[in-house]
Amino acid sequence: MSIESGIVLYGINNIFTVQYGEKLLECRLKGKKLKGHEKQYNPIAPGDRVFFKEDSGHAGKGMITGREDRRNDFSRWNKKRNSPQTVAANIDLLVCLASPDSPPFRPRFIDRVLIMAEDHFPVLILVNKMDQGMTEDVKIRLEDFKAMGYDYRLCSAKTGEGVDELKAFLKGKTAAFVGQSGVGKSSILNTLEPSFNLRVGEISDKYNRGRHTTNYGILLPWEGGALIDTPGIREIHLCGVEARNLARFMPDLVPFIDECNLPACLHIHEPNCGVRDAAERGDIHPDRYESYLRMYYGLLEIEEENKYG
Ligand SMILES: Nc1nc2c(ncn2[C@@H]2O[C@H](COP(=O)(O)OP(=O)(O)OP(=O)(O)O)[C@@H](O)[C@H]2O)c(=O)[nH]1
Ligand SMILES: [Mg+2]
Ligand SMILES: [Zn+2]
Repeated sequence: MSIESGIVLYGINNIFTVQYGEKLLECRLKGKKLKGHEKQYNPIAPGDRVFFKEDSGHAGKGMITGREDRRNDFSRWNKKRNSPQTVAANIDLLVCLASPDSPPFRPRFIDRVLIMAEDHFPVLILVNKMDQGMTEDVKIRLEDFKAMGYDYRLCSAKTGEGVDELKAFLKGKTAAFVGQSGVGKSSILNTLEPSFNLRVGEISDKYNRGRHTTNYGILLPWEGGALIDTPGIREIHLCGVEARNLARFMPDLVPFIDECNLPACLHIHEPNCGVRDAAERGDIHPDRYESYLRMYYGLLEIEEENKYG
């Protein structure tokens, strides 16, 4: 039987729904592992192109036999499993969705998303729930991101503000939506395309955050491209970046690296560090430098664990 290739829409309990032409097939992955990708938490994610064999006796069922090389992927480190976890594969754009107040705006979360995207694909910072207003502080942080070269847009799934422009911008692209639980990823996707009919959850009054309503990633073909809804992420641990190279992934730090005295400067305690000096002068936002330190130590911890453990 010939081996075909299709696109993975979603996977639940090791059963993947694969689109092949107009057909949808339910494909299993033998032993949950894929040859050559054994070290990954999930070797197959929405957006992957996979080879499969259709079961001869069962129409609509099949077995995944391999994965095409990825153009790119958005992944994060799964601390519990000590392995990288892929959220979406083969994307043109990552939409980092945020809300101004409920849940609170968290620039350090965005910092981490930007690192994982740097050099791979563009990111759009999309602030939803504009009907709830926006503080001056959030505006300033968004302008800071813009000055670093990252675009942002504003919208509201509730009032429809910004949605037509967003539609025009996303048309034809494959865009994955990521963000904390409750920022409105599924809501804004439903507004873009009501037939998606994605499940939406309430914000917890007590914790001012979402309730992790979406529990698996799904690729939704749309307007000649695709939109990918993903489960809310509480915290992003980085992967695929070496701690000692981290500063090179932050465009606002890059210009000052050359001013460091030591060629292998880590921008922490070293004397005559261009990056730290710039942060002290205010040429780098103090919060971005703080973010750098946290991410650096986070990466170092994972590197140490994997060296000895
Ligand atoms: N006021 C207001 N509420 C919104 C808006 N968009 C979404 N919400 C509300 O925010 C809550 C969470 O929305 P979801 O779409 O479930 O959020 P999510 O990001 O998909 O959350 P997870 O699936 O848990 O990651 C729901 O109560 C929505 O009605 C908006 O533009 N304005
Ligand atoms: Mg959701
Ligand atoms: Zn330095």
